[in-house]
Amino acid sequence: MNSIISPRISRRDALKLAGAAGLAGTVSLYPGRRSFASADKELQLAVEAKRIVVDSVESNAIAIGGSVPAPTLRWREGEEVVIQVTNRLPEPTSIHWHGLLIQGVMDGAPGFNGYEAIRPGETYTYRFQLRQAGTYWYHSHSGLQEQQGMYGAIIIEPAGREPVRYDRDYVVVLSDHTQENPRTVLRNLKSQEGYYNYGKRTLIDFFRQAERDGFNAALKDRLEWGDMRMDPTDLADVTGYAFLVNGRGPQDNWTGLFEPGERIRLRFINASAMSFFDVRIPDLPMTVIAADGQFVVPVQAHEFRFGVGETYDVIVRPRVDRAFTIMAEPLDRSGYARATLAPRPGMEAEIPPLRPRAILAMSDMNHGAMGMDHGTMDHGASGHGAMGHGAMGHGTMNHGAMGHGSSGGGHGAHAGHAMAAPVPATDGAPPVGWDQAGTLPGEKALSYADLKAFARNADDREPGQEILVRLTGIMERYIWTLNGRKFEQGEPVRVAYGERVRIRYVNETMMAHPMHLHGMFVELENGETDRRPLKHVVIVPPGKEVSVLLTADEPGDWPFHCHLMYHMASGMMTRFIVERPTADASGKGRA
Ligand SMILES: [Cu+2]
Repeated sequence: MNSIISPRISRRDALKLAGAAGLAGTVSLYPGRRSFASADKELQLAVEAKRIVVDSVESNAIAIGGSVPAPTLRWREGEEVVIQVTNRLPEPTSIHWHGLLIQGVMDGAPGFNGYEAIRPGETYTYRFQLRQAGTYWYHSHSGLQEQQGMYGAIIIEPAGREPVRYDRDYVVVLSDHTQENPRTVLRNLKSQEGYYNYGKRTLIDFFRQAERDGFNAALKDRLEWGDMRMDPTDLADVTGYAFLVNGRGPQDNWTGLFEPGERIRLRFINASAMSFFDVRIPDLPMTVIAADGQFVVPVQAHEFRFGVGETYDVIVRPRVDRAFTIMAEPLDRSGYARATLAPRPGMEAEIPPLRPRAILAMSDMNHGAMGMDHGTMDHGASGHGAMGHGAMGHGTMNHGAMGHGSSGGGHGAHAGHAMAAPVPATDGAPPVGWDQAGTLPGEKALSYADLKAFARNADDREPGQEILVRLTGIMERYIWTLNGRKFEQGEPVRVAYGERVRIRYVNETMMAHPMHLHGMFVELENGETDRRPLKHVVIVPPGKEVSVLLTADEPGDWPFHCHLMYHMASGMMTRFIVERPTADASGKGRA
């Protein structure tokens, strides 16, 4: 599989390929619209209201640069870019360059690093040098504008040789679109628990569970859920979305062309406001080559789950003259995003039926802070006998928390990965457990444990301190918090320049939260010793713990938040301050 990373490809070939692929990608993504050719070092982008049409239904949106998604920006590592953003909205706006290592004031988050929102009628000039390569994206960091269409892809080609061989290059921007005004959505969420949760378990579900697990077990499960005031189908808190690929609905069917035998690089970006997706291309295995813009040791997978803000680059190589469906199911299975890879325009492949929505189990709540008596829970009947709640230490890192249903992947070093076997959806019964996608038998779902950085980690110091970040909230009132505090009330996190720290996330809620730190990459502690994958967003599943390491080498006061837009808007955010280096700072942290 390493043939994909070829050290022998010449720089000229790589440039030629990248150039040709880039042109093809841009043209097919935005036909008839202004497209940005390779290496646009200076550009103007207007932010303005726009009517868009999704699957023949018209609705309001906000466009950057005239389109939804915004134009794909294709740059080259090392160059300086200048972007003039003009606000033609009647309200303030901003653009944040998600995943870019950047001077704080250019990061584009209002209220942080001295940056202020762009007022109506004003133009703000961003200017920064590109210090990295890979797949990233940009989006509004103001209000709820991101939900209305303010997002687009960024591709930064490496300054040196492109280590990956491919013939075509497409961005696949996934998003969730609502006809409603996002402010109405937020108001509804705050006014009524579960307003959008169409997927509540029904009596029929109960009897099905009773049949499988026995009446008492089913009842006990229900009672415990009741006690916890949580809904076992809290996989998504907003439903009624249309799910888009590159701005196209399932009927509009965005299509990327290929010739059989070609290698296609797909740059998946989760630019949705609220949706996790399970992504697969039936009959076409993927080789994952990058996560959050950073190369990983290539790993094969049939599907992957990604949270809001995350990106995955994959290579696929369709060898036959037929179409393939790119299928992206949101966790609540309330719809799907769909696109097509085809040898000729107009071809399409079968759309697989939606797999059942998983139901959350008590196994998703294995954290001691909840005060549950896990030892007496009997999940044997539901196929979770191997969970061993008792064995999961809460004081220590729980790598098992990160399995995305890829059990049997041979991660023997981490006992936690021997979590439940995938529950195949053969009998129509829903899979049990947040991390279960309903992966087909014999297929492999990517897990965080599979990610191994392509390059060795730069900093091998042990962390000098641990920062505990509890993910907390009161679902009934739609208040989401960090360490029990809303953004305005919380204390900032403060670290010294150059300090090495561990951030330990403990999710005390029943929802997964994609946690995003601006300005720096974190190293995900997934069991790798010196090749921990670099991430800008890390999913923390319900009731689980996840930890990351950080070298705090970018001074500033950075946003640190859950990337679910309505969670951030309702308070799940704090300020992460990396103090400016002083004259005597060695850059190696506190003594
Ligand atoms: Cu962000």
